[in-house]
Amino acid sequence: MELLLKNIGLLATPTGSAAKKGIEQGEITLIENAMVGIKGGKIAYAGPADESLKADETIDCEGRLVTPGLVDSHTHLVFGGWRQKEFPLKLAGVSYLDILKAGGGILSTVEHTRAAKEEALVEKGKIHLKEMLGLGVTTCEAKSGYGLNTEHELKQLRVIKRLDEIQPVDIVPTFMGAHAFPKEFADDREGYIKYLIDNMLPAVAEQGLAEFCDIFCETAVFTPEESRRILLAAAELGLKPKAHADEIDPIGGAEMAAEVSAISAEHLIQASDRGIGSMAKSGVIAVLLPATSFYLDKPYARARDMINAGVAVAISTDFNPGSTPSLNMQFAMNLACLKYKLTPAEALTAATLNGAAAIDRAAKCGSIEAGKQADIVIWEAEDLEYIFYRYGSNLAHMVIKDGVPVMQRKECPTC
Ligand code: IZC
Ligand code: ZN
Repeated sequence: MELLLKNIGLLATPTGSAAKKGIEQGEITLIENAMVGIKGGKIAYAGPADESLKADETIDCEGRLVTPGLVDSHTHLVFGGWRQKEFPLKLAGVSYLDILKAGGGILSTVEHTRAAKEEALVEKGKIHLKEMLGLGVTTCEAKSGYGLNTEHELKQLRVIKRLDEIQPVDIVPTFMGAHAFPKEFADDREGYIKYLIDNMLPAVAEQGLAEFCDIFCETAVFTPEESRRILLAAAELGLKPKAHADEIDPIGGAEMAAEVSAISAEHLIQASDRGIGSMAKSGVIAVLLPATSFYLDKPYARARDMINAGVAVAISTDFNPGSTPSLNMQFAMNLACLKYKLTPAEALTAATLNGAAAIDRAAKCGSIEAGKQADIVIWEAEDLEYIFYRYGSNLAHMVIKDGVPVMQRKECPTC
């Protein structure tokens, strides 16, 4: 073995290679006084302390909590500029969709992203990923959707690919040309949808730059019918469907996601009973984004009803410059317990294995089990409850990615 983590006070991990639903979401493995052995970047042993295990290097965890690396399964990671100029409008009560309708919001980020040089977007993304990694995130998803034409959507996706290559966090790419109607097509919705299907999608698929296709199915953005059409066209080209669904208004987004067999539907603040039922039937994972509810001052999604209905729940940040200018997965995890009333065990599964399943990576990461990537967080904590109960501080003590310690708290006297 190359590396052995010993003296683990508590190893807490979901198990398996598929999303956990219903009561299984809360059934995690807890091992006191554990060890984790790593070989070739993968986990070779995870279980009770075994003094016969030998390794080239050892890390003494000094009784700390160890969990899988966090999986942030929904981010708008690559964007130009920020939107702080709209903050006073938001504080004065102007809604997210009204800011968008007036040409701001997503459209303001589109202007900044189109104007940005590819290399500048890479540099900015790198800074964000470093912060995410330090907070315990070892895999994330990243969406395009701030180009809204072929040239700039491809640019954004190339930036995502490059970022995946040059730093430790694994990034899963999603094409989201259907994020808004660009100003060139403000009066021609059908024209943009045709352009997206006939021009953008084939270019993205041909260049192999995205694994998923996402859409903003929402009032004044894409209707469920338009969403279905675009996602089915994407699926024909090999891009797996995802959907921002029922975030602000209950327009049947969850039902649409189930109909097109989307791997996941996101937000779901206003999802109806029928929508939740059809997601359960089709096995659509609910990616819930509590920090967005917090920032938009909206209700929280009905996570408990979803779990009771047999829908697997994942949680994620939704990091973006408008509705969630925060990349802090630990804060999303706090909110998942405080606002959704998930148990710490359910929330851990939501932030690891179920997040991995929502981006089709559950066979590779999301749990600490032999054969999976050695993506691990050693926490400044003795038990699982602690990391959900504390908030506002970074509680990651050390982050290990593919078997390599990549982040360590500098101020920690024992490091
Ligand atoms: O830039 O506002 N909800 N898309 C849908 C977003 C939030 C990102 C943004
Ligand atoms: Zn989003």
